[in-house]
Amino acid sequence: MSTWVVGDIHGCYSKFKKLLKNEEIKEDDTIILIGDIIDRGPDSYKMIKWAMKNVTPDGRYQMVCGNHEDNIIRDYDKLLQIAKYRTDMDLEKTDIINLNTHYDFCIYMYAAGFGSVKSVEYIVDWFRSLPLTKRVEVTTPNGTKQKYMIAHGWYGEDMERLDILWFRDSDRFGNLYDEDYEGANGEILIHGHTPTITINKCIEKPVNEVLFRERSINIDCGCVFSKYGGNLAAIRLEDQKVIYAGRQKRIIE
Ligand SMILES: [Mn+2]
Repeated sequence: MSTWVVGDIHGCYSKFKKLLKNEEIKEDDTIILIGDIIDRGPDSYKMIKWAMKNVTPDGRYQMVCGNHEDNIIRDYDKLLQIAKYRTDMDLEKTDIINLNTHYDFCIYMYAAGFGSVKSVEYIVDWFRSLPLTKRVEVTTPNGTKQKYMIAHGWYGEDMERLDILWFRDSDRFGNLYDEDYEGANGEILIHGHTPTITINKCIEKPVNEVLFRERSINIDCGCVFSKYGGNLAAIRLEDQKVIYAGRQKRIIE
């Protein structure tokens, strides 16, 4: 029994399904999604349906919250606040576009037949139920124990929810920050959020590869940015073996 962590999917449902078919993933393995299953890609709603059916807190499929799921929660709550003070506003009759989300969630949900703000409430509530982090301990091939922290953006003991979801490992030019993860007992951080296609360019690695540092591993290989060579990756925590959804082109820009 192994544990895999999958990078940012962003509505790339078919790539995700392809990844799951990889022969390295065994039937009794656990698969944890790093968050950001929605927005940007073509199949946000398919990903939501899949996740709501398959993801449970401790089952074969698990997930931590991403900043994109959190965006929807906050956009929804903003509208709830407004509705409280506007007696003429009935969320069952309010067009979904009024959620005014940062990306394309409303558009795809509308296309899938969701007309009102209220109609997506059960999805928002499911997003709310997602944990922010997960801690996992595995046994490595040589028999030693290894602890991992799994969080969408980054993790620190004193970091707030929004920082854990949004903090990046690099600046906007793709230059890695000097500070690495500082978890106790040799714990390694597995995170996504910042596509490695932007960072690897600066450190002259194939742009679409998982980025290994001593104490942290960035598994967001930017699968929704396939135009730039992005790919969907998963890492097996026991031996840190990485698999990809598509053929991995050796790209150095
Ligand atoms: Mn993302």
